[in-house]
Amino acid sequence: MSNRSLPSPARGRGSGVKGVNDYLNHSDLTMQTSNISNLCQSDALIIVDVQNDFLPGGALGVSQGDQVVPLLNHYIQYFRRAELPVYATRDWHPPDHCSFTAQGGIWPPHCIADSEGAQFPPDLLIPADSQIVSKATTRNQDAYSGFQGTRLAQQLHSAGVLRVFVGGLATDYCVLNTVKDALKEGFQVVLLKDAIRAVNLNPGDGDRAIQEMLELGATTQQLEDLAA
Ligand code: VGL
Ligand code: ZN
Repeated sequence: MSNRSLPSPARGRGSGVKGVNDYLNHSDLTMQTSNISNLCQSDALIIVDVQNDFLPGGALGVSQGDQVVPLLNHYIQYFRRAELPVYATRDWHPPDHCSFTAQGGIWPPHCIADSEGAQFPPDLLIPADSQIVSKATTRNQDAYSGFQGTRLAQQLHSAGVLRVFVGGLATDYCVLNTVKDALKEGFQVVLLKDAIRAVNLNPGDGDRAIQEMLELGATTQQLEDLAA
């Protein structure tokens, strides 16, 4: 591949180590991280819809959805240490959104803009300089893909990104559609297989979604591959 490997330890401007105030949600940053072994200059991390309403107890809680948070925190640390960009998409609906049952849609009300349910969970350590991508922000438009109706593709292209690492919620909806659009846009896609969880409205939806992403050209990694 044409991506240039970073020397190890990853170099960067300044120390590359972020202080606690550089994060939107400051919890303690005591997690251990080892050096990045296989990230490239043209890589970016995309965190898909890790929002309170998609976590257990939320309006549209994904079973075990909270389990992606500590894993994504590790991935975030790797990308920050390499000074690589982090993008976080979020569902950001009006109160009368077309996807809600009251409007004839299939979902309970969820991720209403500015509500508590639409916030990122406090323990997800999204860097303050991340690009936040809001989607499905108008009544009559739904968007499972972070690319749909947003500037995400232009942002990634103009940042020189060639390969995206994707994790978050939910495997069979927003992760699937974000990955499909990323591939269509010409990005290489690495699916973070340990940092995704599925809704599984129909049993097996999540596994079928993973299969579909692989068939379309995505590859998968998990934390232990990155932390080599
Ligand atoms: C999603 C259902 C409805 C998702 C968003 O983020 O996967 N799922 N809206
Ligand atoms: Zn939604």
